[in-house]
Amino acid sequence: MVDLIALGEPLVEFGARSDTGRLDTFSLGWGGDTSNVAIAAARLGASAAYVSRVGDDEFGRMFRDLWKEEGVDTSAVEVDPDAPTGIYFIVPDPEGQKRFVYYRRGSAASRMQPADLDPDWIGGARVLHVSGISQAISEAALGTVAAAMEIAEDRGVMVSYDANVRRQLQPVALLRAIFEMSLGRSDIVFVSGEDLDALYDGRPHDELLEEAADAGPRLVVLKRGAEGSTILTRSGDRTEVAPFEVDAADATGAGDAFAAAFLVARLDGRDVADAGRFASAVGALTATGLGAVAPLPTREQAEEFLQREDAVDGGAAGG
Ligand code: KDG
Repeated sequence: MVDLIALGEPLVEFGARSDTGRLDTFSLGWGGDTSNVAIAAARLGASAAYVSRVGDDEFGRMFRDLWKEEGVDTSAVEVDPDAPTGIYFIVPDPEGQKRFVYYRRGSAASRMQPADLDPDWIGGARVLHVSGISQAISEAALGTVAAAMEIAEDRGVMVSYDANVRRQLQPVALLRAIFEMSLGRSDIVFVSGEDLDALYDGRPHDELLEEAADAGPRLVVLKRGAEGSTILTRSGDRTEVAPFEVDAADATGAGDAFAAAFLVARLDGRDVADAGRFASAVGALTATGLGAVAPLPTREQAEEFLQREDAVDGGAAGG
């Protein structure tokens, strides 16, 4: 029995290092939101598994080695001999924001099929984690996610869903319909301010958050990055989680780390506020290093960070 099964697409990451505007120096990293979640959960001590397809190529082999090193179960990662592993470039744009440029169309993961899923194995997990990216990469992947969610629901496995809206992947009307459909099929929904803006241009986040909570999930978590997070329960209880101030080097993957930590903390039986605080710490620590995977903290590192922060808070309150 595995604690967390994540399903989606891994992407080898090429982060542009040049600040000259010329794309001539890249550092290799690991991406793919759901792969990040599986690795983050494993670093935090949970047993984690990944469901996907990789190509029979160098990048696919590199990922399989990585998951093995990180202790992520790859028994449900198929090797597709006829399609490549996806990759992406992180390119700084002139406003100092980052842009993702994908080479993933027709990738191995986009060819996932519902028949790849083992219902008994998924049914034995404690949580299934999927995302809007897992759904948006292809029709086959959308169907595979739907099948996995159905298996999880039938077998009483908690379903976690991260909206992770990527407008490059599908027309916005389709992404919105997929998001709204997924709300009613998930127990925990993670969504960011950028996701809400991408789907519902200009509508107030608070209003959207309430609508999302009304649509069925037990918890909706609004990830606000360096501004903290807001958690709403189906019954309308609201928890604000304060952010931790850190020297951020690269926020890529920090939201995935946050989601993984929140899930691990909930599996440990922590209440919503405590899970939010733990997730906030893990997200902040992940933003302090480059890439989505290298800076992911272990459980000990996350707990030490929280203890140090408590000591500072306690000192400030006492003084
Ligand atoms: O959350 C980080 C991911 O966005 C990144 O790893 C790439 O999965 C990715 C995607 O499809 O955008």
